Parts: sequence; C-alpha cells; structure tokens
Amino acid sequence: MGLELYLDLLSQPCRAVYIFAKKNGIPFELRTVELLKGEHHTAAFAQVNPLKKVPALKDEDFTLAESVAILLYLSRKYKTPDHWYPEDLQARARVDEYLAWQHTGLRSCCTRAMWQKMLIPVFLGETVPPEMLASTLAELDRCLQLLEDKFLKDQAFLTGPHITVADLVAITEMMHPVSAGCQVFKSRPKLDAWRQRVEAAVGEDLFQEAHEAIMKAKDLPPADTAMKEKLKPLVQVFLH
Ligand SMILES: N[C@@H](CCC(=O)N[C@@H](CS)C(=O)NCC(=O)O)C(=O)O
Repeated sequence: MGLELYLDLLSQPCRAVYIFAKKNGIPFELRTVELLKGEHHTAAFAQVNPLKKVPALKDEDFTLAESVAILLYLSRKYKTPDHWYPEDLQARARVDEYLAWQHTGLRSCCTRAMWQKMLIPVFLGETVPPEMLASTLAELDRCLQLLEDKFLKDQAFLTGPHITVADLVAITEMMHPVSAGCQVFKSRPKLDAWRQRVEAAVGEDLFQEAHEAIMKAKDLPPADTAMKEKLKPLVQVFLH
C-alpha cells in the first residue's frame, strides 16, 4: 500500500492537502472519513490518527496528523516545485510565518463564522445569539484586513511573487465563510484579485472539485437527533 490520505472535503485543512496532492500529481489513495457520520471516532481511524481529526496521512507504516505537517511532508518527499515551499531561508520563513499565524488567525475566524452563520442555525436548527454572530463577523472582517495589510500587501501572492502552500491554506479557509454566504471578497478588490490568481494557479476544475461539498453544505438536510448529539461538542466550541 502506498500513500493514503484520510480526508473529508468539508474540512478546510483537508481541502488544502487534497489540492496540493492533486495539483502536484502525487499518487495517493483517498480514504474518505465522513465527519458528519462521526467516522473520525472509529477505532480503525484512531490507529491512523489518535487525535481523531482529519486530515491524516499514512505512508506504509508511517502515520502523520496536522495539515501543515502533512503539506510539508508531501512537499519534501515528492520534491514539489520550489515555489510551493521555497528553499530560500527568508522566503521559507515568510511561509512558515503565515502557517503559524493562521491556526489562531484566519482559520479560527473563518471556521467560527461558518458554524455560526450556517451549520448551527441551518443544519442543526439552533439559535445563534445575533450579538454573538455580529461580533464573529466583525472579528472576521478584522482578520481579513490583517491578511491584506500584513501578508498580501502589494504582492501577487501572500508571501511573495509566487504561489505557496500559504496561499492554499488561506484560500481554503476563506471558502468556509463564502460557503455560508458571507461576502468575503465583495468589498475587497485586492483580496479578490488574489483569489483569482490562486484559482488560476490551482486550476479552476480542481478548485471547484475540492470545494463542491462545502459549497453545497447549506443544502444539507437538517441533522437528525443522533447527528445533533454527535455534533454537540463542536457546537459548544463555536457558541462560546
Ligand atoms: N490543526 C489541525 C486541525 C484538524 C481539525 O480540526 N480537523 C477537523 C476538521 S476541519 C476535525 O477533524 N474535527 C473533528 C472533531 O474535532 O471532532 C490541522 O490543521 O490538521
């Protein structure tokens, strides 16, 4: 058995890993782990990732969790083109800087916005206090401004003139609030032009394929009682 990637494309870090692997022609077996069915809690999956989260990687006897570690492992093992994760010390440090910031920066804001604006009210039928949603969306706005001012500036891509794994991570993060109907790019021409460059670099077909499931999430049938029970811990996280 060669490389196996355990993914659910509803998940942002999974989409980043999926796009990276596909775009670079890395051969892998897709092992779908359906989060909404609670498949990440099975004993079999815990053998691959004891943290019980996707994405996860298995390469023969070697297993790995955490999307950033997976992206870097793939870039090194398959010697992907230098621009994705440049050898140059300072260019690489810029990518590392974004990858370190995003967990508690953009990813956190975008995921929270998607849960509060779409998944909790539409899929789970629970009320999100309007003042909580307003504060989440204001925080998202601040985060996007930071992305533009601190990272993108007047460059073509987030860390310089070429696309890197940082751009893949960021665009997949931003598609979370987009899927929930947030107008992330509408009043942000700089970010919108960047989005178009990233989509063009990835390829429109691959970009759409990776985002098909999340863009349809708003049409999911309402969760049943068992599903609501399973998702309770996550709802608690996103309602605080
Ligand atoms: N820091 C991790 C985050 C992984 C993560 O939180 N994955 C989510 C999906 S986006 C998950 O599996 N959640 C299941 C759960 O927490 O029960 C990464 O970047 O890979």
